[in-house]
Amino acid sequence: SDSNSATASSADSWRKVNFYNVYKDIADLLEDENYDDGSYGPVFVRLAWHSSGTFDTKTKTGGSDGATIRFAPESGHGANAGLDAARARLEPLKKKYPNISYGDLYTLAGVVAVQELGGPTVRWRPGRSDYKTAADCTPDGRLPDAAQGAGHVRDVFYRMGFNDQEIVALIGAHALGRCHSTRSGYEGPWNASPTVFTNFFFTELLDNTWVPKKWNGPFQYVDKNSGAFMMLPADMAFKTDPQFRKYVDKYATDQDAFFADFTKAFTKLLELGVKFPEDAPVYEFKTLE
Ligand code: ZEM
Repeated sequence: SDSNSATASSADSWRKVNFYNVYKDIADLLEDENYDDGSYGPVFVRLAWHSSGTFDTKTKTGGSDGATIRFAPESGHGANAGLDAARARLEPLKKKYPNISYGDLYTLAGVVAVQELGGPTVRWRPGRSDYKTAADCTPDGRLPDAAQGAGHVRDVFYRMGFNDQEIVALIGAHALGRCHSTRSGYEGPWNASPTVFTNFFFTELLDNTWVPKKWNGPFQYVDKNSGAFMMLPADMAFKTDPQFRKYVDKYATDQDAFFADFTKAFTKLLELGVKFPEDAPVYEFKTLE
């Protein structure tokens, strides 16, 4: 892809970047009335997550540092279908700020999206660099398979180093965006406000009766009342698994608790496997007006 041709940033070139300006420029890229529900925010969050969620605690491979998601074969892994749209949207900023690394750019885009769509402030550090190549791509299958249940979800997130509470907090990001039949094969948004960061993933999961969708596509659920909203089989595990359900109940009734736990878990996700310089500053960006 194009992304490979831009100047690679070296280990400490991030020191030359004004990240307040990058934050503002990413925020300016969010809105587009012709894209999906009017915002690139959700797909930026997904890009940040898929850049990071390949991390393996045992081998210390994967994660956002080095941004192998931009290289084939990882860019072409089934789980990453559609993320080329997010990377292409951000590419002009790599040209404008050649000293930002792709790993910093993709993770910061997720931070900006969460904040600007109404979510919590997310602590974020720069310092990832572009030192990896296509040879460092992670094997296919490290990201969760939506068709599976609680056991698989735990295997995948425990491999990254998360516990049950953190896993439930993270899945709350499914308040944002939608499934695309052209990408994952699944179809529809999880709720009526897919461009606002809320605790609605949890409230919708509990408040609706979910029935199998009648169609030729992959097995998924729709809400019985309107048929407008969806749940993946993996999402449904958060309702049926008692250990997950405990936290779903909590976050559905306590949005502040969800925001507080989400932001911690999201920062942890974006930092998996990254060796930050000791003096890398921690940013807490102010959400724009
Ligand atoms: Zn998602 N996710 N995800 N996720 N995700 C999709 C979309 C989005 C799973 C999954 O299979 C899918 C987390 C965890 C898990 C977002 C954020 C986060 C889609 C639809 C699928 C199939 C893709 C498409 O068709 O475009 C599974 C099985 C997960 C764990 C069990 C975590 C953790 C996330 C962030 C913290 C977001 C924001 C979207 C919406 C993307 C968009 O383009 O609208």
